Amino acid sequence: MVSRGRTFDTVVVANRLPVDREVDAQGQTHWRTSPGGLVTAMDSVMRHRGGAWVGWVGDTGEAPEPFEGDSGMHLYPVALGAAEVEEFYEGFSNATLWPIYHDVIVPPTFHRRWWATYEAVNRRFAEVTAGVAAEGATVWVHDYQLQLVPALLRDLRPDLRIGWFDHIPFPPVELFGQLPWREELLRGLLGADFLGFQRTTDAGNFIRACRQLLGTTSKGEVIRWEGADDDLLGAAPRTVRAAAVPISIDAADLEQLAKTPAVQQRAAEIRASLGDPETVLLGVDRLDYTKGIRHRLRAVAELLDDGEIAPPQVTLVQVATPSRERVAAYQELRHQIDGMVGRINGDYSGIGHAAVHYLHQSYPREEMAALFQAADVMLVTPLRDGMNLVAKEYVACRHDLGGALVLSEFTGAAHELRQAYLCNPHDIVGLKRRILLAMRDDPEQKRRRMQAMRRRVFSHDVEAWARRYLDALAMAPERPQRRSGDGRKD
Ligand code: GDG
Repeated sequence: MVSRGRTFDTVVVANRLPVDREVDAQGQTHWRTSPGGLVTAMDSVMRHRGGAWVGWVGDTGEAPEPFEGDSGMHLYPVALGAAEVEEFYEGFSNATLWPIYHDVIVPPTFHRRWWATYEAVNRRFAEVTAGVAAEGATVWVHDYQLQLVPALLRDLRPDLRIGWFDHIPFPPVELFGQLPWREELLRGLLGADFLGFQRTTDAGNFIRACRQLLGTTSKGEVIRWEGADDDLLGAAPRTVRAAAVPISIDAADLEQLAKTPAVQQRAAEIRASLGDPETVLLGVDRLDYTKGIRHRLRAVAELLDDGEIAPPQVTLVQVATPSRERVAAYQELRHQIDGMVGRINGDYSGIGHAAVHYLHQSYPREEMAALFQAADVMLVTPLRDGMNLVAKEYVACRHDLGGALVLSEFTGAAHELRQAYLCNPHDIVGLKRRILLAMRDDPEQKRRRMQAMRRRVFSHDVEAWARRYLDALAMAPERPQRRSGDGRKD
């Protein structure tokens, strides 16, 4: 069942590989680094460490043979068929779990078939991983798409040290409890030695869910689970630690990029092509209902209505990277945002000066750095977000101490970037006030805020995060006991 080829001491397991497949006009396959929070973070971490990365290539073609990526990682593709993409990825991951884990901003959909496919795909990830992990290796599993992998992998390979990191929030038990498969998900996670979360609240929510739904006991961050006869790992007691290890970015690398003459020149060009406004407002998000783009547009529309801002002096650039385009809630969101932007521009734009520049596209990193440099006020207004790397990236790019960050309280980042202009995006009046303050505040005050946030982002960068995570995993309480008589299943 498990192939025995080359094996690695460190294995990352994530839904996606850090690359997208592109086939050119000559039929040649190329691999391009794919955008997204997890990839951005892990790519820079693993570049220094080497090892293997197990994940899906992002399309339904046949999985290619393992190959070496740009960053020197060995990539092990997992194949998904069209029905699996629909049921595991678009369905259970993004239409069941994603809304439940983000405060039920849209209603979750429950389908037993999606769950069965989620289980089957998690099993496939566990099997591929079992085949590439060396004896006693460290395996770092990522995110909500793979919550069953820790227990499935533990069953195949009890010698491994297994960690899981939750990039998104972990919901309060009142919401998590809606899931018909809640116990199975918790048991899947309890197969790990260490579970990392973005905030203490997320770790606490997980510990409470285990207590209430599985009857575990806990002391601080350490959960004790007596097991159950019908559990994958049997009724053997085990201990698992769950704690906050907030993710970050490669701040120095991004700052260096932002300082290059090409990026600085591009930032100036962007401002010039916007008509040299006094204030450039910027939003950069995956087009997702969690990101609060509608609330942000509503606040900007009202500020235009109120006569507080007007183009060409003030303009909003909104980059909304295409995301999950086959999921109904995302299609509906796109429709709503298209309509809102159209209405705002119809009412307030003039020839050659738009109120909102709306870009439903994906850009290279250099262009993102230039946009961050060009923006006077960065608007990060999610209704719920595990961390939000964009907020940290903006801060890292502002080596000139310019700019101002408006940041939602409902992001993980708000727990670290306390000197941002914090806002509640549901409170449109309050949000408008925060935007105006961020625009008009005393420049010295703004510089001080930026400086304090930069200290935080540079001292707690992605390398520090990875070290903290891997240390916590290495020191996790104790290895699970295995049922006696079970051999290794490979
Ligand atoms: C999840 C959690 C958590 C976006 N558009 C382009 C582009 N990006 C990059 C950004 C940033 C990343 O993608 C997005 O990360 P976020 O953290 O803002 O959001 P999610 O994708 O929802 O990430 C989130 C994260 O995981 C990590 O744990 O922070 O809470 O939801 O790096 O810059 N990059 C490029 N072109 C684009 O068009 N090059």
